[in-house]
Amino acid sequence: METFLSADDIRSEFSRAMSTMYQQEVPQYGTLMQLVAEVNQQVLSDDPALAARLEAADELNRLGVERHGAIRVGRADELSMLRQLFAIMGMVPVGYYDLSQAGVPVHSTAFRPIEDEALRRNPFRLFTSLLRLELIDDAALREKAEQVLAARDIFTPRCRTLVALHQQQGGFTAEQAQAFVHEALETFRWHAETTVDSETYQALNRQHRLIADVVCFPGCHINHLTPRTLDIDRVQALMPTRGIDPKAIIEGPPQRRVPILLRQTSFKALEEPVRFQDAHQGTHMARFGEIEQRGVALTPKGRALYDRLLALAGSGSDNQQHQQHLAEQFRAFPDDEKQLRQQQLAWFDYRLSEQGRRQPPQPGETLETLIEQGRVVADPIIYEDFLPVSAAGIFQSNLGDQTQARSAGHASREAFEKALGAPLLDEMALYAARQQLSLQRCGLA
Ligand code: OOG
Ligand code: NI
Repeated sequence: METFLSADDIRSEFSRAMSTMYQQEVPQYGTLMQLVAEVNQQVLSDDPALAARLEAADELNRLGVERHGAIRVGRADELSMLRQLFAIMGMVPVGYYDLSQAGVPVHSTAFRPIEDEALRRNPFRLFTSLLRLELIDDAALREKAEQVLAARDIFTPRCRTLVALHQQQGGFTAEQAQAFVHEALETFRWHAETTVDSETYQALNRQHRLIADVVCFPGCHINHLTPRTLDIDRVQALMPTRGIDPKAIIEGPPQRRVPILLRQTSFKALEEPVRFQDAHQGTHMARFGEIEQRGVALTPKGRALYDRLLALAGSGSDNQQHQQHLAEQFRAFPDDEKQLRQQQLAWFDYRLSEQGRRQPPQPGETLETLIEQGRVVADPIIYEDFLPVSAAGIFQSNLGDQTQARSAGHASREAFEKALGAPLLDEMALYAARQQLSLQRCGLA
């Protein structure tokens, strides 16, 4: 019997293929990738200790691979089919993000790997949003949108066949995996040919640009990819020197000694030519490029503090000023690993050092003592998820800053899970379980 490829291998192949396709489709994204690679190289040569750490963690050779991308769909069955497609690549839905509070008529999850080893191999995630058509207040237009969506199939017939085959066999041979990646890619390809006439497009676009973006195309084009930068502030500052127009501010926490959660920024969506069914020409804005820098995952207590300080800092339109406001507010957030640990603000992965293995923890010895004695080492657990306020900022800056407030309506996790056809995993539970397991391995729990 032929052996099956691992889900990690298929995911790596898929993200690589997606990157190649997107760089061809959006050359400016290739320019951003180039800039990110240059800045990463600079940071590594300025900071040999960091280079050595990344090398030891086997991170150097994967530094250039994308960390995430994003897509948007319009129908429940599209979302549930995506769930089955991503499962083949070891990506499962984690977390629930309601963006309607921020004026974006979608709710979302992230399909991502959850095992340590899988995350190390390739952490590629897809931030996936489901349009909330019920937020179109004009009934006739809402019906029109439903009709247009009902008429499309964003998956190729062969893609559907292959997903079914995988479900039967429990895996793919190398050849099948290759065919699968090839077919799956079609779902995320850009189409300049819309599925509607110009009038319908304009009407939907007036409701919300995002509604037009989801409804008027035959597929759910990938709308950005996101590599990892080692210095987000520098890339943000350098973008204009490469002819790239960045969004106004870097989202998320300020720069810190111990990075927390996720910082991200992007360039503004490009205005691209499209054709309508009535032969009219027009333009559409949806696609952009993003960069990210991740830090330690926060506990519910740490996250509550983060959310409070972020709200206090407000949001500006000048990045330097905004970063300064953030820095001032975040003085209230401890910035060393020991305090983050002792105050239970962040999650850590504990392991025995060599000394700890020779002299294992005894009953009654406290974790802090063991760490001080160098018998236990605490490594920050990296945040693998997204941030709703940041996501809203990324969405908005790519929609031409049209901030229509939308009532939260009845956005609910339950409705999303029903559409998805499966429960969403709780990210906090995943981090907590990982920390707990590491303590158990040390004989400490
Ligand atoms: C998704 C925006 C959110 C992020 O990194 O927070 C996002 C979208 O524009 O579809 O990608
Ligand atoms: Ni993103």
